[in-house]
Amino acid sequence: MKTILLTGFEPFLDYPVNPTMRVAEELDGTMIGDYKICSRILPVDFNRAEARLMGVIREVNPDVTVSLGLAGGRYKITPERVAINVKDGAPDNDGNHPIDEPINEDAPDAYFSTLPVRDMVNALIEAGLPAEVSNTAGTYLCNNVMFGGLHYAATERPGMRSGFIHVPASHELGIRHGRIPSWSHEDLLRGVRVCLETIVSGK
Ligand code: PCA
Repeated sequence: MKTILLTGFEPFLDYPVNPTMRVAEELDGTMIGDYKICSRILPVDFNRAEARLMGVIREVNPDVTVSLGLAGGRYKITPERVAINVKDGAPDNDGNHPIDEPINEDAPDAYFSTLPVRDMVNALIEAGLPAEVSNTAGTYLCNNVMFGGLHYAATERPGMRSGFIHVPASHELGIRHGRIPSWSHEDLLRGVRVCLETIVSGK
């Protein structure tokens, strides 16, 4: 049996819930084709998120790593094409506040996702869900985790595919936040499933 490591993030900044946490937790232990989903929640912390991801990869030994993050304000599900070697942004949950720093001075400037981003978008649209390829995962924790996963794959685990999918807010978050577009939890869950099914279909 093969394994997909699926990660979500804890709440952060002015988002009191993170829909990726619930999606990841609900898919934990389920099967997509021959692949078992193993879910973990990552901290929104520049000093801990990447190390936690590496630790989980070593523990779970996945064939594929798919990380999910909230992109508050986006209208669509957006598989990310590229991660860049930069960390910058608002203070994280532990108060770390890097400005224009490299994630890893010894690593390349950027990595492309090794997930089938275009096929995932096509499959989402086919399933009636708004989607587009995103060309920036930002410079905050989501980019950091995507970059870390791809660098780890490139240097330590050449067989592991890895990448990142940003999702819009859930209605629960939309109600509590007040000023962002939102989707039903059921549609977010369905969208992530469609992405995972596309990945395991070998596209
Ligand atoms: N989204 C943030 C970090 C955690 C999350 O869910 C981001 O886009 O970087």
